[in-house]
Amino acid sequence: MTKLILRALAGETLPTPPVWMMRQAGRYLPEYRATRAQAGDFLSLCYNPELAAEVTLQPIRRYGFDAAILFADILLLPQALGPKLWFETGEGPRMETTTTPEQVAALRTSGAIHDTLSPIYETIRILRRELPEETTLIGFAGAPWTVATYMIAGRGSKDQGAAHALKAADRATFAALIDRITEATVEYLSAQIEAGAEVVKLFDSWAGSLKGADFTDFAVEPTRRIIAVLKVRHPETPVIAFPREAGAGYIGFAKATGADCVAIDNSVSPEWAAENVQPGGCVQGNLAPGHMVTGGQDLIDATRRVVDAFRGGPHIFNLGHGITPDADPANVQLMVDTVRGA
Ligand code: 1CP
Repeated sequence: MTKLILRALAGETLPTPPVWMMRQAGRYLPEYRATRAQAGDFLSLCYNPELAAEVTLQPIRRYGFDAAILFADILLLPQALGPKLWFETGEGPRMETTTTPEQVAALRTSGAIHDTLSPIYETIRILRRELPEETTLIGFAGAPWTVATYMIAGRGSKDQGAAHALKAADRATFAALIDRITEATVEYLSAQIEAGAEVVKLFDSWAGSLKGADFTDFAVEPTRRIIAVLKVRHPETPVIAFPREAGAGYIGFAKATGADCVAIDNSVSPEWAAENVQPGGCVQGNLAPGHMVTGGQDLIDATRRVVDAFRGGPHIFNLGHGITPDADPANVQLMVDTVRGA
C-alpha cells in the first residue's frame, strides 16, 4: 500500500485527505517542552539526532499524522555556509549578516555544508527506522529568498526591509547571494533525500513581499532551479513548494517551478485556491492556525469547509501556517478527528 501522502502528491484524489501540520513538533506540546529542556537550547536540540528524532515522533504518537517533518530549522543551512547563528531567548534568531561582495565570496562552498549538517542526516536515518510504515517523512529547507532575508538582516523582520534595500542598492551582490543559497539548497536537500527523506518541502515564508518581476526572479526562479536539479537526481521524490502569501502568485506556481504540490496559506479562501490553484495539481492547506487556539464548533466548521472545498482534486490537509505555542493539544485532536470523520 502506497502511503496516502505519496498518493496525493502523485495526483490522486482521495476520499479523505491525508493530514499533518506545520510546526507539529513544537512548544504547544508538553512533551516537546520537556525534551527541549533536556537538550538545553533550541540549536542543541536540532543538532542532537536522538532528541531531534524524539520530538519529530511525539506528534505522530499523539495524533497519528500521515506525515512527520524532520525537526530542524531553515537557518541551519546558512549557518553551515559560515555566518554565526544563535537564538535570543524570547526574541528569535540572530545571525551574522551577509551584505557585501566580500562576505558573499567568503561563504563556504556548497560541498562543505555537510560537515555541519551531518547530524541532520543522522536524524533522518533514525526516523526512517522508527516511524510507522504508513507515515511519510518530509525533509525541508528554506527557499533562497526567505533564507536571504535572515542572512541580510541578521534576524527576522516584518517587512524584510534590509533584503529589499540590498536588492535595490546592489542587485549583483543580492543575486550572487541568492545563487549561493540556491546551489547549497540543492546539495542539502539531495543529502536529505539520500538519508531517507521521502518528500521535500521548500518554505518561502516571505514570498508575499516580492512583487511583480521580483516574484518571478527571486521566488519562482530559484525554486525552479532547485527542483530542476532534484528531479534529475531524484525523480521519484515529490517536492512541495510554499510561497506563503503569494496571492495571485499561487496561480501557475506548480507549473512554473515543477513543484508537485503547492502549499496554500490562510490569507486566501480554500474555495479560491480550489478553483485557481488545484487544477494545476495537488494542494496542501489551509486552515487558519488560530483555530488550534480557539477550538469549538468554529474549528469543526472551518475544518469541514477546507475538506469540502478541496474534495474535487488531490489535497493534503494542513494549516495555512505553523501552529502557535498557545494552541491547545485537544483542539489538534478535534481537527484530526474532523478531517478523518468528515
Ligand atoms: O523551541 C523553540 O523555542 C524554537 C521555536 C522553533 C521551532 C520549533 C524555531 C525557531 N524553529 C522550529 C522548528 C522548525 N522551523 C521546523 C520543524 C518542523 C516542524 O514544522 O514541526 C520547521 C519546518 C521550521 C521552519 C522555519 N524556521 C521557517 C519556515 C516556516 C515558517 O514558520 O514560516 C522559518 C521562517 C524559520 C525561522 C525561525 N526559526 C525559529 C523561529 C522562531 C523562526 C522565525 C523567526 C522570525 O522570523 O522572527
